[in-house]
Amino acid sequence: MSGKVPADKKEDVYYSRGWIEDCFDGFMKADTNKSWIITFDEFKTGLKKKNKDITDKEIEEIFKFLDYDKSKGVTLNEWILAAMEYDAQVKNYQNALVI
Ligand SMILES: [Ca+2]
Repeated sequence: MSGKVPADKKEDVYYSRGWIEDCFDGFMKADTNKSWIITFDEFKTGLKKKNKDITDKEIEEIFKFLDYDKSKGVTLNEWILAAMEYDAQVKNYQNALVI
């Protein structure tokens, strides 16, 4: 999982080991009770800890975006898929959870 992206794979998005580890780390930090599902409360607590100015509405919007199947919980799968789709945006959310 390291090295340069081959020329014929240019159109593929490349994720480094570090990116995946950061992604996983953010998930684990948010999932405080280690249930492998981030609840809205866990997500809210994590974000508020880092960003006191964030509004409940903003948190709800981010959570809705992450909770792809609307199960009211964010799985690792959803977390990573969302991160892949909206890399910069979600990475900011995840960085906000790194304490
Ligand atoms: Ca879900």
